[in-house]
Amino acid sequence: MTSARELRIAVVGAGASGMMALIKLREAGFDDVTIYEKAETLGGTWRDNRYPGVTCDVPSHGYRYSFAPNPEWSHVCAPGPEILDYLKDVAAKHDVERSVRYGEEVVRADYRDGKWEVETTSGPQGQFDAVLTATGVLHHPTYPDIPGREDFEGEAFHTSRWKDGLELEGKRVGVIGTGSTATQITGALAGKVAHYSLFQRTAQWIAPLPQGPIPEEQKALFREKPELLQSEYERISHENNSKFAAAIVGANPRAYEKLVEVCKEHLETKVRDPELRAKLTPDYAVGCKRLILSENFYDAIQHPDAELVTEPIERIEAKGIRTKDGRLHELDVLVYATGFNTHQLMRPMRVRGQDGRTLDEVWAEGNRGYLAVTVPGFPNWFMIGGPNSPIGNFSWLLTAERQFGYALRLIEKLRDGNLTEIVPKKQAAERFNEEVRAALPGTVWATGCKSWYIDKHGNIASWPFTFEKFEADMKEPRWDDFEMA
Ligand code: N01
Repeated sequence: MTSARELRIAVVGAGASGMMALIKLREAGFDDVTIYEKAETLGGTWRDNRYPGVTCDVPSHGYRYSFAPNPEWSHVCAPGPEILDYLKDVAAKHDVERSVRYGEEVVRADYRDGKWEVETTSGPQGQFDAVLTATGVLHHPTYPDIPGREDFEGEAFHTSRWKDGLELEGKRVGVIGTGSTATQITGALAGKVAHYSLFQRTAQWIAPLPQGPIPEEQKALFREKPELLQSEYERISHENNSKFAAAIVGANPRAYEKLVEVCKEHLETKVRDPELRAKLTPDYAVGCKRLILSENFYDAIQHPDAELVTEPIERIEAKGIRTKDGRLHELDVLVYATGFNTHQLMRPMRVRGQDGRTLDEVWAEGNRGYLAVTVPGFPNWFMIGGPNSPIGNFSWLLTAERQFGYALRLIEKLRDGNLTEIVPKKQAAERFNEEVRAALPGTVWATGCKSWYIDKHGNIASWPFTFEKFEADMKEPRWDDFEMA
């Protein structure tokens, strides 16, 4: 009998998923693991998104690592900086940073005979037995294709590139976009700056979500009785997974009807002016775009110093934004809350697989893999948040832990079985993608709207099944679906 071999593993990205992967790989006995991180600090999305009002938009007690319950969350939806502190705290407890190489963007990975040759911006890093990407989904900023962007004389930036220390009091601030990010910024800034203009191209459905502080007695109780904290986690997860997530994929019509009712009622009770209400009423199904959760947006946009601009934008000029009706909206600060290219995933990294083809070539018509974690032709390559990963379905940390758990079983097989490579069969991926194609028309994402779930080919990038199916699929690989050598 041969003994298990040592594996050298590269993890790409030191965000919430990459950190978790490192911690759990070490726990499983893998000591030679390096995280390559292009930035200078950890935290991924919570490091990059520092705009006013940034908070988690799922209740915080449902957003935590399973191995690091947190009784200290200050609010029902914790502010971004607090989540970043939580990640830093977990990283410190697990001595994560000794394995992170900061300022190293992975630019190339080539597969040859059971090894990945990895190169970063500072040069070749040698050979690895496995690569695990944890590059996130929402991190390539999209800027609007509006003429005159370079003419603007004030400060202008994307929400994920917020200018730290910028004083906004007394300024006229304009925000383009009405997604979750712009909604949170509106709640934080409307009424606090000299004038606030929100440029809306498409109205959004918004469900109310209480965001208030968690009382000290509650925290003390959670501290004393971890089982209460756990049952709060389970309650939130159950609400989300069996109601919201099931509703949007067509598996719980009653919960969907309720969701529609809640959103409509929220709009009707909060916005009494029929003209404004009409402007804020979407013309597509609830949940088709990623549902927004906010308890303060409607109040904020009705502040006397706030304005919802629905006239289309003509161009950006030196002094502000000119709308098609000829009006110039004068601004000191212009914020692009225009979202992300969510289909780029780990690229522009160039990844060349088994038969010499690159991921760019294989994904030319859209990203496709097997169960969102592996891709045929790319052995020993594992993804957290790969094609058709649940995005916006379940808590991201829960999704990431489950996908990692699945990848770990494959990595352990490589080690314990003394294998050189493990790769999903083409037929298995085809079967999965066929199931995805068959399920998508039953989801609300396919009911006719433009959203970041849909790529330029019209493919919908999310997981169109229930949480139960996700749990079952991630529990244990179907070994017959893999080629092993
Ligand atoms: O981006 P978005 P986001 N002219 O893509 C508009 C997560 N998130 O950063 O709908 C005018 O949703 C565009 O308009 P339209 C969450 O999953 C999580 O807000 O295309 N407008 C849209 O209104 C979320 O879904 C948290 O017509 C233009 C907006 O820009 C995801 O991130 C917090 C335009 C983009 O909205 C992305 O949210 C915040 C143009 N040329 C975000 N181009 C949490 O708390 C684009 N738009 C976890």
